[in-house]
Amino acid sequence: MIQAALIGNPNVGKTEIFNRLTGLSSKVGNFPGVTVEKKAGKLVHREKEIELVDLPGTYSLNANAIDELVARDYILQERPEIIVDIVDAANLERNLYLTLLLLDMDFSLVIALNRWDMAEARGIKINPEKLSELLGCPVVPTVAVSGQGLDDLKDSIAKAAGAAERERAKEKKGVMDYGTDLEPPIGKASDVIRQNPELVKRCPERWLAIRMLEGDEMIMEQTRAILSSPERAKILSIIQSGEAALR
Ligand SMILES: Nc1nc2c(ncn2[C@@H]2O[C@H](COP(=O)(O)OP(=O)(O)O)[C@@H](O)[C@H]2O)c(=O)[nH]1
Ligand SMILES: [Mg+2]
Repeated sequence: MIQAALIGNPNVGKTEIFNRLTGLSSKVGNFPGVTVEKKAGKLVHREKEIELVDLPGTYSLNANAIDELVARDYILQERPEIIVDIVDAANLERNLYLTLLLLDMDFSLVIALNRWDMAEARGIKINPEKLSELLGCPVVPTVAVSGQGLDDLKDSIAKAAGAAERERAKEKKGVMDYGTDLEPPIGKASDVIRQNPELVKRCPERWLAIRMLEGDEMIMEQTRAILSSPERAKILSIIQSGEAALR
């Protein structure tokens, strides 16, 4: 499932939008290690299934407060494919600070100009098309409390999800599938290799795992000094189980 996170300054309408996008599907938990509430739910739209997380309100991606730290850690560590940035249209300038920080990271960004009604009431004129052109991502005016614009927002998120799916498929392509006997040991050996930063620096983990399972003596020799003995023992036992699977 494609992962998306809702981010934005405090009080911009994130939770209101989250509830309307996920309906009754949401679950409440905590972010790991802290008592900051984590709400996750599912958005299904135009045959796309998207896992949506409501992040705590944040003005920046500095770690000034626990909420900011949680939001930042989440997007850096979980790397959701899509970030839905909820911007207060009635406070555009202040809100765009976070947006600009997000633009510097390579997420697929979708912007909701929420509280559009408040902006209109205050005579604030924003051209969403122009803003979208300038920022290079979809910009959708919304009024979370009335539901106005939320279908357009869902369309934009579903479209971004489609692009993310194609991206995932592209990454997978070119990887040879060795079948049900060999893929599990390849996966396990890759896991061991991935834990060793020195090895990861030197070569792609899957490639290395396959060489080792093939019994490439030179590779075993060259990695002797880099692998710890428990790591080496683990890999040898995985190789043996791979051989058993082949017999
Ligand atoms: N007028 C107006 N009020 C809104 C809109 N979206 C949210 N609100 C209100 O703004 C307040 C903050 O909303 P909330 O979803 O809790 O914001 P959060 O802190 O970003 O999660 C609530 O009282 C909402 O009812 C909107 O588009 N227009
Ligand atoms: Mg909230």
